[in-house]
Amino acid sequence: MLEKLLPAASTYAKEIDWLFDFITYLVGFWFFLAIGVFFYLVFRYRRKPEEKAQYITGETHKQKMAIEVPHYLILVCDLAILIFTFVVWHQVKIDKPPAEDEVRIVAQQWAWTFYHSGADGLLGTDDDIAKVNELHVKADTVYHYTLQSPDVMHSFSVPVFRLKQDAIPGRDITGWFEPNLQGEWDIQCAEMCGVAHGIMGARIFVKSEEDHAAWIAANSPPAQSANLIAQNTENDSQAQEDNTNG
Ligand SMILES: [Cu+2]
Repeated sequence: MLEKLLPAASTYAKEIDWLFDFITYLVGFWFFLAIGVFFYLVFRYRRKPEEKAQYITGETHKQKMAIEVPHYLILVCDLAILIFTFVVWHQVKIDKPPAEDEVRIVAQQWAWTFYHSGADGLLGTDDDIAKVNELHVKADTVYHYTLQSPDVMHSFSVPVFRLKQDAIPGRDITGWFEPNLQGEWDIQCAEMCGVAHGIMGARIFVKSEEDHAAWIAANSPPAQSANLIAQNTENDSQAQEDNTNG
């Protein structure tokens, strides 16, 4: 149902959609039934001049059953929702498949910074690629993310992934996603975070392996600068050594 309105672009999107449909139909059934019975009774037993209204105390067995039977049926539905919710929650939030790539996400008033792992597939190395409001990922790859905020609470929301995760200052929040539909999609902050919260949007680009590799090659910091850094460090340690020796 949800997929007709919004494409599903991650591996766990279909489970979330299934849960959403299940709850909608279950709650919808009881909603329309209750409304139907309500209006039926309103018209069926409307005021008539020849009939006097009765005062019902709800104490007879029959009257009690009319309350208890639907009550227990709804409790059973609640239990079913809880069980299925837990199963999906476990798949999405607890059971993390091993990472094939990683990304660090920093949410702040009022922009996103995405640290891509670069050509080596590892974060915290020389070839990391930082981009503001642009997240570039490869389709059919398991990503582990670390979500951080230096200021206030934000929420990393990718509607096509059915992913929403709060960012809390002082905490590294980890999670995962596996994109499985190529395209360019919305990212939005889903936690009121100040006056420009509404424009704290970004884009996610889900690409094929070749396109993603080409993007990394085009955006990697030049190898020259990396070499220069290495050289400088070498010179520094050389100078330090000379100083100690001298
Ligand atoms: Cu925000």
